[in-house]
Amino acid sequence: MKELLEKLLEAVELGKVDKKSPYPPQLKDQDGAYELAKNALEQGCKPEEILENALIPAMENVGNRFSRREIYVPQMLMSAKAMSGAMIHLKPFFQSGATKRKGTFIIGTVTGDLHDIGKNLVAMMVEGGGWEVIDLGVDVGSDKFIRAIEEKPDAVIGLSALLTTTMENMKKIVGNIKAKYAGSKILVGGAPVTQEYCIKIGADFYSPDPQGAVNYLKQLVSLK
Ligand code: B1M
Repeated sequence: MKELLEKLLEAVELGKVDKKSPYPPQLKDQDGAYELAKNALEQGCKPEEILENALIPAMENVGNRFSRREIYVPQMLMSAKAMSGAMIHLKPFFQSGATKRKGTFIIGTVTGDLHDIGKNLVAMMVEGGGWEVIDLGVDVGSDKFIRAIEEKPDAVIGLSALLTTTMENMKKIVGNIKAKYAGSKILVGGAPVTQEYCIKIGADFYSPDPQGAVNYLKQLVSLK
């Protein structure tokens, strides 16, 4: 089983989605994350073991390599796609409640902003970190965030903004969420956002990249 999970970890890290996927060339015609996760379950491995011992460490390696600029957006997207291939088999266990997630993360790109590539990467990496992710999409205002928090009051919130004009809307959204849910934790990110801006608008954490977001969530779980 250890060998199978190591192969799955490698498949996700290198972005091998399934057997027919031509990428990466060195794994041509070999099983991808889709087949390896299915095999692991069929051989009796628990979904949480697959997540903890293969998918999460693989996505953590990917996130760290991306932060160190050793790999780029396309490689990260392939890894996220491979992880999704494995998750096809694991999701039913999480959805039925048979296997627990670490928590819920609600993410959206703020009002007026339609950029979603970075936000999607953060969502995929957080999901790879073992969290349930509720992705509200783009152009998301306070009301939509608050409605989602009402359904999941313990969720951590993530706001993304790519425009210097729309990052101003982050301030309003953080203020409105905190006015209703003072104890909520809000993480902000996106190209124009900085640590100083995060402090100025009263958000709880700033991350320049997806792995920083994953690490912050991990830290919150360890404090519980
Ligand atoms: Co837009 N755009 N765009 N655009 N666009 C930028 C952002 C811009 C810098 C281009 C430029 O002028 N050089 C500029 C902003 C200038 C500014 O505000 N200072 C700009 C502009 C002006 C515009 C329009 C206004 C153009 C126009 O219509 N006149 C318009 C606005 C539309 C709107 O939102 N209302 C617009 C439209 C578009 C497209 C629709 C064409 C398209 C978006 C497609 C899509 O997202 N589905 C687009 C694109 C692709 C870009 C660029 C080229 C690429 C953005 C991107 O996806 N980067 C961008 C220029 C550039 O960056 N070179 C540009 C890759 C992505 C992985 O990075 O999103 O930064 P990023 O995410 C990173 C981190 O920031 C972080 O993690 C990610 C991975 O490291 N991160 C988080 C992001 N969110 C996070 C959240 C977190 C934590 C980390 O926690 C919650």
